[in-house]
Amino acid sequence: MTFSLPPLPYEKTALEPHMSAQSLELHHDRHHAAYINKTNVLIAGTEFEALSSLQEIFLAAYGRDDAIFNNAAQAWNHEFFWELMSPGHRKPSERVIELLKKNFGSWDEFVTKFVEIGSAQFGSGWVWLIENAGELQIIKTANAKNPIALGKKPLIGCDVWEHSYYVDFQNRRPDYLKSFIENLVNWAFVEKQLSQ
Ligand code: MN3
Repeated sequence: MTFSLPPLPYEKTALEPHMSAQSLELHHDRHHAAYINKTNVLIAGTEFEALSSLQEIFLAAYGRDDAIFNNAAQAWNHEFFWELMSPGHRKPSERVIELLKKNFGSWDEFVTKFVEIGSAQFGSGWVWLIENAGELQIIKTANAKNPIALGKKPLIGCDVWEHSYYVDFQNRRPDYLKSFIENLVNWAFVEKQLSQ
């Protein structure tokens, strides 16, 4: 099948002042679109074309076809990233706060660890909150790799490729990560992933 760029679930100005319309325009309309278009070009005429979702394609391509894996996984990663942000400051529910406390000690320690691990990813990649065997963990991955390819369930994924923060934060990746985790996460979406 061929894929098309899913629209953002909110207006481009909706995440300001934490993520600007200019940043979203470049990131969604150019970068995300390019991953989708490249996936379509690469799978045309191959066995991957018969698969019906980006997830099926990147799982089938993992370890077999790097170009298809990278583009299909990035297309999926970005859709997940847009969906787990929301306008307005959403607070985590008591249930989520308790889970974060249990796994990381406190909300502040969770934020610190998320920023530390995301900042420690050398070069392009992602930082994730995942659920693994009933425990919450923060991991980082390089380039397009995601927790699903590693057999784990993602709850939050934050893009740490430079294109995701240079417009608003220049080289200050830790500031971007702190702003993202404190202001932009749609905790209702996170909780929905948890209960699945
Ligand atoms: Mn990106």
